[in-house]
Amino acid sequence: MKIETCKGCGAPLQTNDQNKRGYALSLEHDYCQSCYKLYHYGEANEHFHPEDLPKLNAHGVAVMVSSVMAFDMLFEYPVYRYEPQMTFIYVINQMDLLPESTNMDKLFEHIMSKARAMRIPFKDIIFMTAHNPYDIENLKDYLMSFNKKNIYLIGVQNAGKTTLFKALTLDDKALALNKAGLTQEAIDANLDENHVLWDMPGLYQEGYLHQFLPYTKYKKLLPQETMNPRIFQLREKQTVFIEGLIAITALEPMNIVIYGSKHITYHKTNQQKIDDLLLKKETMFNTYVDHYEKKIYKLGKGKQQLTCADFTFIHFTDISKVEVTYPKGMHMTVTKALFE
Ligand SMILES: Nc1nc2c(ncn2[C@@H]2O[C@H](COP(=O)(O)OP(=O)(O)OP(=O)(O)O)[C@@H](O)[C@H]2O)c(=O)[nH]1
Ligand SMILES: [Mg+2]
Repeated sequence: MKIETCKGCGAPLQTNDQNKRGYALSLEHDYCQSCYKLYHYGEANEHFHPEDLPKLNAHGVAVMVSSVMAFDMLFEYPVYRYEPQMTFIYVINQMDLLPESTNMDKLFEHIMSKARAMRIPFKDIIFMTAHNPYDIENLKDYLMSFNKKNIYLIGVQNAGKTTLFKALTLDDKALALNKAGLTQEAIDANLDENHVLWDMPGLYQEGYLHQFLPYTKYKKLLPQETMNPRIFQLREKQTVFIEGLIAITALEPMNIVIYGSKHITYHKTNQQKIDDLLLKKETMFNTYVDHYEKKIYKLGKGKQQLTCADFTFIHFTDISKVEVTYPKGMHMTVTKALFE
């Protein structure tokens, strides 16, 4: 007997236990109850993180999907080590989030040198926007040119795997929303008579916004369209508060540029007010983080980028010393700026 699965998260449908995955009032429904609520009312349950990737066919193609917001984590999941026979393609998605002025040649060179340094066995690296039909057509032709049946979309949560799956297979029931961990079980569909495309559950990334905030809050803060740059000139001990979540304090005068969603609110203040503002964060900013940590970053020569989880990129132009206060455990990295 064929097991019916939810067309949103992929979990097998069941009518017995409301507290378990895949619960629906009827096995005839397209979605389980939690995907139905998410889709129609934007309400999300606490999410569950699949621990392991479902088994892959070693003769398949692994399409490693990454968002531009996770550039710092590109190549970090070494699927190639335990499936060395597979063909690896890297798709860098959500390119539309970067400013139009981004120098693509420089970006490509940066990524290629990282791939070489890490000895990544890749066949191709593709920059694209899943919402762009032209990019989808090209990707589809390219994937169908492989003489391998199984093609897997793999990557961290919210990278855009289901968005690609929907567009490539013309499946309008699959759910692609910025709720992290939406796809729970592998979902497959034919690309053509010789190829099967697999949308895999996202790999869990520690320290991203979904770990600190409820879905109703973080969905507004994740960038959806080209990120707005906000320029701040800071005097010594001046602070910019980003949405009551991250405080950047200049330890010497500096200019910084913050890239993120247009829904982010900024608040300029002074270093000595940070602790007081964190106590009032719920009334002032409507955020609910309990514990914060502080770190001093000394940024070197050339334009440097502080990546704050999947939330913002902060660019520093000069050699700078800053104190950053952020939710305890948030993923923060410093790299060379990815664009000018
Ligand atoms: N701006 C932009 N947003 C995108 C693009 N691709 C996907 N998104 C958005 O990113 C969010 C996550 O997309 P999904 O396709 O659900 O991500 P996923 O990788 O399947 O996530 P999980 O199922 O949680 O692993 C959605 O809000 C999409 O609309 C893109 O190319 N550009
Ligand atoms: Mg998905």
